[in-house]
Amino acid sequence: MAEAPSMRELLGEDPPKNWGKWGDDDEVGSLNYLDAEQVLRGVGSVRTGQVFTLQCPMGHPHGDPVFPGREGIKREMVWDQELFESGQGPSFPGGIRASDDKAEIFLQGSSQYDALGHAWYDDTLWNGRSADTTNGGGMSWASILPIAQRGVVGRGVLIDMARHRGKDWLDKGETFTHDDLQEAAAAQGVEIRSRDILCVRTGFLKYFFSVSHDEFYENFIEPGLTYSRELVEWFQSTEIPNLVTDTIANEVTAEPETGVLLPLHASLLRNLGVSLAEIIWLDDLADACAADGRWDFLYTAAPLKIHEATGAPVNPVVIR
Ligand code: UVW
Repeated sequence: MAEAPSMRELLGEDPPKNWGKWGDDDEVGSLNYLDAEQVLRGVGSVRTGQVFTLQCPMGHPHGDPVFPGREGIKREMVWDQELFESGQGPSFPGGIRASDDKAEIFLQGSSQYDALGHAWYDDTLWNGRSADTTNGGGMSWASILPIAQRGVVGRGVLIDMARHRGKDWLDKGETFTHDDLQEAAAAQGVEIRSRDILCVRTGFLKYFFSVSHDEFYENFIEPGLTYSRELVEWFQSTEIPNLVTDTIANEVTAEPETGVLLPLHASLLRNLGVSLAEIIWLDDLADACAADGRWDFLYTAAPLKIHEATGAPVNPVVIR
């Protein structure tokens, strides 16, 4: 394959952008679409009171699904019974004892939200701020904190692309478009409406937990949405606030025609301010939706509040 074009060459000189739409100081982007009316629309899609938590457990015995180069959580006990029995534990009045532990984690190494400033090109982040704001030990612009403080609540809709294509999981590198999403939605009997939180299941996390790491990471290229200007325009005109997937990076890892890596991070996250939620466990929710044919629900999520972080773990809660 010829050398990949630059992101600017792929996306064009005048790509769709939402910069300035909510003011120059805005750090939550398209989540602004989720106003009180959208919260009530989400609440209105609750029927049976079933609750689903969508985080992939951290520290799973099979290992944690992470983007190559990252590692899953490393957790260790600080206090345990052995420590107290050896006399090295702290002594508390009344003799109470407690277990305690600590962890080293990649903040993007589990179910998580990306900060809007997490990915960029041309040295410029969301809303036109300099990429220099990522220097100095933390993100002084568009970190995860404003998204964590705001929260994400609205009508969620789940499109099960794997089920639609009759597969347990999509193949490595398998792509789909916004037209495919709408076709799958129609087959499921649901409509993707303006300002919906768009959840897309590929089955790829199920694949992770079904095979060895060697198989999963060999020729690593996730399935997912693939870039086109029309797709970006559709996200913009449909006012999608948040894309939620059961993949590590929300999109086909490399654009098939050019090899450009993660162009939807550039065009949706950086340019439109669409929040990205990754590594989200959608299988149990999908089974429930398929069982009674209802594919919409109340979606709620808030990543952890971490100052200046590039992203943060999350355990979204869905009520249907
Ligand atoms: C990268 O940063 C490579 O991806 P993600 O947004 O999936 O964490």
